[in-house]
Amino acid sequence: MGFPQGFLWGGATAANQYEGGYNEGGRGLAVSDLMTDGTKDSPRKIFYQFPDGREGVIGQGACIPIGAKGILKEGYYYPSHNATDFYHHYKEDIALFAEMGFKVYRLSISWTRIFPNGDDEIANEKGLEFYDNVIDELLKYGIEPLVTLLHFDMPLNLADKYGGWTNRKLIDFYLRFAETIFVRWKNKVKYWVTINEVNVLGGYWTLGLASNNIKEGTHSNQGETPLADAGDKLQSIHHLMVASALANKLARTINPDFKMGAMLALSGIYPATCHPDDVFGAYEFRRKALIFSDVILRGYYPNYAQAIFDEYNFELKTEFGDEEILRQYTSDFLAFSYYRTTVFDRFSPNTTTTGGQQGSPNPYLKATPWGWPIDAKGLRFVLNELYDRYQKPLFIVENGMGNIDKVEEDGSINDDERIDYLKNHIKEIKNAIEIDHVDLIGYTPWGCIDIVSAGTGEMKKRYGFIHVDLDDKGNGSFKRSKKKSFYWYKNVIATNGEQL
Ligand code: P53
Repeated sequence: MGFPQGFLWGGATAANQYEGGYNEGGRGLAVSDLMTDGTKDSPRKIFYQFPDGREGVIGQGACIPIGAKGILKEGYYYPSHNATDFYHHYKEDIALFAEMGFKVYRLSISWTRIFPNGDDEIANEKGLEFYDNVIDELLKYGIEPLVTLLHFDMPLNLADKYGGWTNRKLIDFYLRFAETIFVRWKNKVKYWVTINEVNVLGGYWTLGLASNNIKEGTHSNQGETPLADAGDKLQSIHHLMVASALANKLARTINPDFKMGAMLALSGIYPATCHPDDVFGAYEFRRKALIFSDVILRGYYPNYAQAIFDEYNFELKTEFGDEEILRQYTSDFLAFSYYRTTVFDRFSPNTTTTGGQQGSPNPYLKATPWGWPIDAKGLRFVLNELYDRYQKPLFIVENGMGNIDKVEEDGSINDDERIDYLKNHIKEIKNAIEIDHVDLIGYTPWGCIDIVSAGTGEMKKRYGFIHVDLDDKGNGSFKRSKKKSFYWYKNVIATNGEQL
């Protein structure tokens, strides 16, 4: 049987890590443009300033203090500004994707390229034209665009002027953005993802949050203190989920054939032992992610939501109509990222994160140089878990191995470890389709061309089939070259997953 005919093989990227051209074509700043480089041991930072000139710094998952604004600081390196320069290389890059035989390419739209301040009345035509060109270039090769509206792209002005997603006004700004691009590409794009990884959003970076009442959040692992306020985060995500449902509503009036996706980070979670507190702890922990897909796909807050709210002493503020909106405009499919599995240990419960960024080590698995356990079977487990729960089509829109690549003297890159990782994961996907009969639309490995790491801001953490000559401090020629995995993946696609 194997992979179904028409299975969407491809690759995925996000604007803030790939595009660059941060101040070109009338683009405005996003909070991600304020994030410095970093490493696994020294986290990325964001500088902020109060009106009286006092400055401070936070880590990635944290909030800035109320009254401060994010700033760009002289003397620091900001990897998103050029990233790997898709802005100037899109034709060359898309030609390479086409050469590999991509059927689909997942990209995200930089919100501030279209609405530079987020609250503008009129869209920036130049920004739209850039994506017109990108989409036309994809269609020229028969590559289906899969478009993420919001991938860690928080317009700086919306963060500083409105307090980010805690403010309901953002729903309207987001819908203006959504409507503009739905209408513009209604005959060109069919697959959409409204918001990337709803469950890992937090702090100033992705939600634009400021706080003076700082408590430990559920996703602040990569940041320094002050940590994101869990209540603000849950309230913000409520607004995002209402925005996502309203975007679904809008989408269906613009083109009823649109396929609208929810998207979560769903790397799997295992209990450390068969001790009931580990088993139930892991189960409860998993629901801190699934709560969001439950709302977006089933249309209502599940019974256990109250237990999560109580844990954080949080009371959800809703408006009349929210309940109906969530219920009526659920998403058509569930897109998710899968990189690894994580271990939940009852003795150190707070080291786990719902997206699977860290957690206790797993003695049965090897890990990447960044300590992410490699677990192909875990992907089959998650595919089953999600399909059992929702009975809606799934789409793996991120997967892959962040690794250090060695460029040989003759220029070749023999990324056998990456090939092994992908091969083993695709085998398990095949099992999930063939044996378990999971309905899977497609597979887009992450960073199909090398891009900046979201977690660390490094270039040396690479995922691509295509190498880009650039280092952690932005030195390099941006030259593209094919890795060994490029030829391998090309053959996987050509044989529809039969030859791995
Ligand atoms: P990097 C952490 C955990 C799970 C998913 O991550 C995550 C993150 C962010 O660090 O995000 C997704 O680049 C995300 C991508 C990101 C990718 O995972 O830290 O959607 O933007 O690049 C991989 O290796």
